[in-house]
Amino acid sequence: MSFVPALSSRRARAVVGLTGALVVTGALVTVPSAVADPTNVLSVGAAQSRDCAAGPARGAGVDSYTVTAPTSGLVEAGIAGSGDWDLAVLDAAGDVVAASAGFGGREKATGFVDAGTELTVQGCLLSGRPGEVTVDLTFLEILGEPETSQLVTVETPDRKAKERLQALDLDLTEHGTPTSIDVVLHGEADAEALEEAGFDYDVEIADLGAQSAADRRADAQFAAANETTGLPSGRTEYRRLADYEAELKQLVAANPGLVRPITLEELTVEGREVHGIEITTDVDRVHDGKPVFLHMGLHHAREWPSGEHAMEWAYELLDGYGSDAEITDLVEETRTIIVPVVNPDGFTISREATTTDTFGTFSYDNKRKNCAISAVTPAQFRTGTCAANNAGRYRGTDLNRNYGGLWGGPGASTSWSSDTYRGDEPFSEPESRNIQALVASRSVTTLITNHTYSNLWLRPPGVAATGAPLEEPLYKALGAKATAHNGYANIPSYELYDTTGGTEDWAFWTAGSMGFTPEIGDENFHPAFERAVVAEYLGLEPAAGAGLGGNRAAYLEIQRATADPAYHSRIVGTAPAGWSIEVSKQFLTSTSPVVGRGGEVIQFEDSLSSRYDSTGGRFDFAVNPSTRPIVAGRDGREPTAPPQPPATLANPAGTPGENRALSLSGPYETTTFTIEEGYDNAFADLRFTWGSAAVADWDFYVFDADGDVVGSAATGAQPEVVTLRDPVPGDYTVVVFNYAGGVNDDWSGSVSYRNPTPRVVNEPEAWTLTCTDQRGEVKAVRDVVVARGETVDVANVCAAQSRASKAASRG
Ligand code: 0X9
Ligand code: ZN
Repeated sequence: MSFVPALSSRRARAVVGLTGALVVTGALVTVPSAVADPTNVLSVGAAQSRDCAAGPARGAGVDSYTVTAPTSGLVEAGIAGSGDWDLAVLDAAGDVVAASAGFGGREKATGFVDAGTELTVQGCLLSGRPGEVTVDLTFLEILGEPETSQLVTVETPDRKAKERLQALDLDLTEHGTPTSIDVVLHGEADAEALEEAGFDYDVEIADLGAQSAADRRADAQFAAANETTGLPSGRTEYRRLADYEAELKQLVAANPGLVRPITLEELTVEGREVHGIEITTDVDRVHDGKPVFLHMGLHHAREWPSGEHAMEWAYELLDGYGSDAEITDLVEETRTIIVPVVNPDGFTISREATTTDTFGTFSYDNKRKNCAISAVTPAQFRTGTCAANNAGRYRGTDLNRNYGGLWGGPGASTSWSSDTYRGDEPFSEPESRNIQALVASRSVTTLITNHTYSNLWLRPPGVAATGAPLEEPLYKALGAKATAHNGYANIPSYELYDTTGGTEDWAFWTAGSMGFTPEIGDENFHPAFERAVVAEYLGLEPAAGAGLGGNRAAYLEIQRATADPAYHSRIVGTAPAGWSIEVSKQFLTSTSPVVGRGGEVIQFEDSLSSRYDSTGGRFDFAVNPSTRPIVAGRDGREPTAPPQPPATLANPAGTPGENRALSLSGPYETTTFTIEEGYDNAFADLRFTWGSAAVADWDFYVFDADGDVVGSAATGAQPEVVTLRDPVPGDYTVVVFNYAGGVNDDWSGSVSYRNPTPRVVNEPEAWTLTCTDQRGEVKAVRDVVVARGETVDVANVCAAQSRASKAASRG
């Protein structure tokens, strides 16, 4: 009761706040380029390989024209040519204002400029047939009122308070303690929402814009002072989108047979391609049966170090191949797919915004989401581009809330402008569908999805209610191997607070990929490069992994696990050359009970498949377990003793006065209970009721003998219930606050105990194994049940099954 009004008023405020900002500042001004203008056409007579964003270029394969920026704000240049075209918008000094360097001819360069800037639009044809492309050039004026964003630590003494904070739809970070969460406040309205809801907070960074500017100055100094770094690439500063693209291209060109380009299935919301590379020996033999490690960055636009880490891992493998014995073996035995920028639309806005930090209200530096316009977005926020629209950075879906498995539950917002907006439907976004399609088709046995920040190494489940997977001990142990090198906390994601729709939840529970979400660093989303990338990656001061090997050593553990048959399943046998073995399954994946839709569980069609192309003779095909972890069962244990008998909690005489600050310095009363040795109390349930729910609102906080809050109930509804999991024997104190109530509505309470939940092991599921010949004709079909760590020998499966099916057709 006490907190529900805050939720609804905040929701309204989010939208009103956005409208308000623009009533004051006016609308976006579009200055469309004249498409008919002949200067918009770039024409080259020959192709030549080059880095188009390196600066003004001349000669073969290059054409350019100049234009003056008519407004301050966004500049966006796009082409759709055939062959490999790259694009750069340069200022008079030759510096890149916007650039794009994808594998093909579809490019979109986004940047920010000041009015009057002389710009050169430069196109380069790297390969393919000479010819023309038309540049679609757009300028959009952004009129925003600067507002100050700050990073604060909010006091959340317990899980309930964390949930209450989540309900405010503020920009929560993953940085927290058992009693606090760090939150980004984007302007005054956010601060007011926090204060209105009665939260106490300390300011960590008073002006994030100023902090970011200082970090970028430090970055510039670092880059100027250092020609190279100890990073595998030697990189000295954060990459921009075109840097990632150009480097991927260079790695392909420089490593024939070892690196191949991949472009994910779907274009982003803004029409960009999403690129990656695959690394292994004989790389073009895609269906070679090797276990696959998928390493990703930048689901979240502002988390720049996450893409850097993924990219450095590519260099690490390529540097080590042929020079380091272990890496040489691992490159040979595994296939690594690196997708450094899952969300290029969002990333390029965040990354480019820092160069002109004048759009405070829009705070593009801190953009998190993709560029989707939700079906529920009001009309006034639907126009313009992602980098210049009335909702600014609030446009978009949180890609790490959009994965379909368990989608739509707690910790994901239903409000389109929220930073954790879940999207209109499970997998409604092309960027999350891209990763779904990749994982579902490529035997991704291990997975890293990098994020920032908080020095965490997270594994499923993201939401406590899911329960621990059967494989929890193996999963936890693999996490521990990694965190021995980076000093991060090795915990399930839900431990700080619940979230649903995350990448590794779908990838693990559905596809069986053992994935982790590293939350890199401990400072901010993209602090100085030297600390957030160089120190974290290499394990140097001031990183938590200083001297322990750092993230490079942590990733090496995952690469080793990829090669290790203990972490995947194997199907072995023989098959004729040119024939293919495929494992597949179709099923329905369930969301969470969907918040805001009456708790309805949506089921959607989902499928997994993976292929092995035989070169003749024996094969060894690495796949994921045939049983999806979501159906396999749950971890648990048998009770070792009965639970303790229940007891009544004594209510002291009298009634404490109202205390809305829920503060120990205000009025409260206490009651105590003791958990005794000799019982197996996996759960202690405290239950409180009172006379008239319409009048009273009692809140309860449970402290252990050390004075730490271990549980609470403060929803305002009856009964209030606190459940302690595996509570240690000892004395406990319940602090009771009278949030709103009176003498006639005094509370009564009890504590009861439960044994642990035993391990649940369900019936296994099978893969459907299909053998096809060179012409694609199906020669055999059979079921294969295989667990993680197990090898199943299907012998000469194609021949044996064809006999079996002949026999079946005769019978
Ligand atoms: O919120 C997220 O998507 C991730 N954190 S971040 O700060 N990089 O945005 C973490 C997701 C999983 N975390 C929890 N279930 N708490
Ligand atoms: Zn993130």
